[in-house]
Amino acid sequence: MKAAVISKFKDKLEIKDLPIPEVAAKDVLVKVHACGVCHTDLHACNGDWPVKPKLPLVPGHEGVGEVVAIGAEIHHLKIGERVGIPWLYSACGQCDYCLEGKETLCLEQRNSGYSIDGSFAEYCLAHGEYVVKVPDGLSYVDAAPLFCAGVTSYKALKVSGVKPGQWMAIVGVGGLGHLAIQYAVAMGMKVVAIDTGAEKLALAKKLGAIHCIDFMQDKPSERIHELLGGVHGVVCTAVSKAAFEESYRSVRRGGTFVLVGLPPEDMSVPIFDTVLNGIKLIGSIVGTRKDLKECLQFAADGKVKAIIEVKSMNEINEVFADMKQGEITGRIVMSMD
Ligand code: 8ID
Ligand code: ZN
Repeated sequence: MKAAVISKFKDKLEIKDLPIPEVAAKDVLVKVHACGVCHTDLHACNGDWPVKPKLPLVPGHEGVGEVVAIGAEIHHLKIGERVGIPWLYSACGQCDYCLEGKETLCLEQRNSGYSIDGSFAEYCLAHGEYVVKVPDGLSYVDAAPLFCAGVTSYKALKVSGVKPGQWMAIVGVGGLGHLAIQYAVAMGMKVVAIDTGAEKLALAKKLGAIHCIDFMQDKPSERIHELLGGVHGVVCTAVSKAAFEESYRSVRRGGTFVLVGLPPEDMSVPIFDTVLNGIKLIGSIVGTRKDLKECLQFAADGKVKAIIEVKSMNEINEVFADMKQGEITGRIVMSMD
């Protein structure tokens, strides 16, 4: 099978011919039809984070396709069923986190396209208990970005506790951010969006943001305090320490800052202001199978739709180069068909 492989951090990916993986008892084999390209894939290929991925690696954790083989212990799926393979490849199912329905915090978790080969390939192995079905009526290409960008955005908004009618700032209108705007609007929040460039800000407006701020022209936190007296919540998806610092300063008293983006640098948090202003800081990592099911339903109901450009696997190095420059509007989805 054809797959995009990274062998050394910061090198280019190579398209290789790999053997189709063997199915063990709890696995399913998925013939991948589409896979979104997440900024996390670029972090993985650069070795940006303290926990490193396996090498060589087939990245990709927004793969969707059809089940073509099923392990002996998986009984709830059929051949031909349409499923997606999320970042959470598997968890132990037995620890306190798993038992509380917080499987994305499981210490035994494995991650598709990071600790296990992912979906930048014609076929991908998945754990039968952790794939999630794609609702009828949602195409493979439209469904793919929801398996990470969609569910991560949706979950971050859920944990923010921001209520309908309150202000939510979405910082970074990239793959995650352009979906976060749509989920926030669908959840009844009023949105202010922050990124740079006419194209991304026009998209944010079209997707329902009431105010759009160009961070190269204005200081977002000052503008947000002028306009709104601060926001009730902010979800920062930007890959930049400066964006996190600005996000922190944008929150009104008693508000919530949800940290989602994963720039390699750290930020420092002022203790005095956090205490006196009663600020809540929440880290949010992808979403559970239940979150995924909910987030896919928004799309199946026509309330959310990723803005997508379709490319082929052969173009992955150019896609990464554009992503590094912040030149992608919406999400790139690789079609394997
Ligand atoms: O579970 C999680 N927490 C999770 C899941 C998926 C992805 C976290 N992530 C992380 C990725 O690893 C990455 O670090 O979220 C980050 C964003 O992923 P993405 O949406 O896939 O990246 P993108 O499409 O490149 O969008 C990033 C946007 O940030 C903007 C860029 O212009 C781009 O549109 N941005 C930057 I860079 N600096 C900014 C700033 N100072 C900014 N926007 C506003 N202010
Ligand atoms: Zn991702």
